[in-house]
Amino acid sequence: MSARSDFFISDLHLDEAPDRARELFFAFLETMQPRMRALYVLGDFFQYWLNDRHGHVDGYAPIVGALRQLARSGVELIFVHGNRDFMLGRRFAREVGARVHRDPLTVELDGRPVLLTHGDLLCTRDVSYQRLRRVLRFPLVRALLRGVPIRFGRGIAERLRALSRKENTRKMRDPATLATVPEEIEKRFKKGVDVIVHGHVHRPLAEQWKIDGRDRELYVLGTWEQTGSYLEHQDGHFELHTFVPGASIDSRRQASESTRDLGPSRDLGSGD
Ligand SMILES: [Mn+2]
Repeated sequence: MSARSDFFISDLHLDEAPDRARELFFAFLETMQPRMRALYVLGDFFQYWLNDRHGHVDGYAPIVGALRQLARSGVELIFVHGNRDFMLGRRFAREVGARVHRDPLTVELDGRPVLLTHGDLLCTRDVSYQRLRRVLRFPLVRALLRGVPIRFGRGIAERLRALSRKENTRKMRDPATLATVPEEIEKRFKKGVDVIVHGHVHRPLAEQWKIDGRDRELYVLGTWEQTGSYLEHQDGHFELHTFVPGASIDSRRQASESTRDLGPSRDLGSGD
């Protein structure tokens, strides 16, 4: 293997119970680790994360262990908060050997400014969600959540999930609330970033934009259900792929072509 790549993933929604997404993620690490320089996780890696004690429950421990091993092998590990795991904190970062950032994060890759964000901040038509988002991130609320023992926390998480299911039903009736707002994306490009990568809306997309006479790139990461979704970066070049365990490089490329054929639609659909 020659040069190493940066990888971007989001929305794995890994749960305490082993499932297909976890299986996919472990296979992904095994396949990609040899040529991985950095792994950027853009939110909702975990289905829910109440506080950093959560990393010690039996169900999550193997995942945290795999992350720690990845970091120890020399891969740079960077997390950006999603709407489900915004309580990932310093203890998790220390225990894993990762960096954890609040959403959004701007990095420079091969001299190009790249905005990394979960994506919920771009769905500004969903006014009630944006309000809830602000409340959940108040320092006092965060401090309270940090103190909750996991066994009580599960009840809280279940209630939040039920609430979110109800919310999603409401949003099905009004899909605009679940889509990113093009003006929000444009605004961020205009601030000087060349590339935006986000997840949350669960529909992979690679799109060229031209803003202020400059070529920009937008990448939307997909969710991990039957297959995985990732973006790979090397030498200033990005490519969006579908991850299929055991597939040859060629068939993986094939998969990415079909992903890209989703086309230039800006209606980014639903997700969470
Ligand atoms: Mn999300």
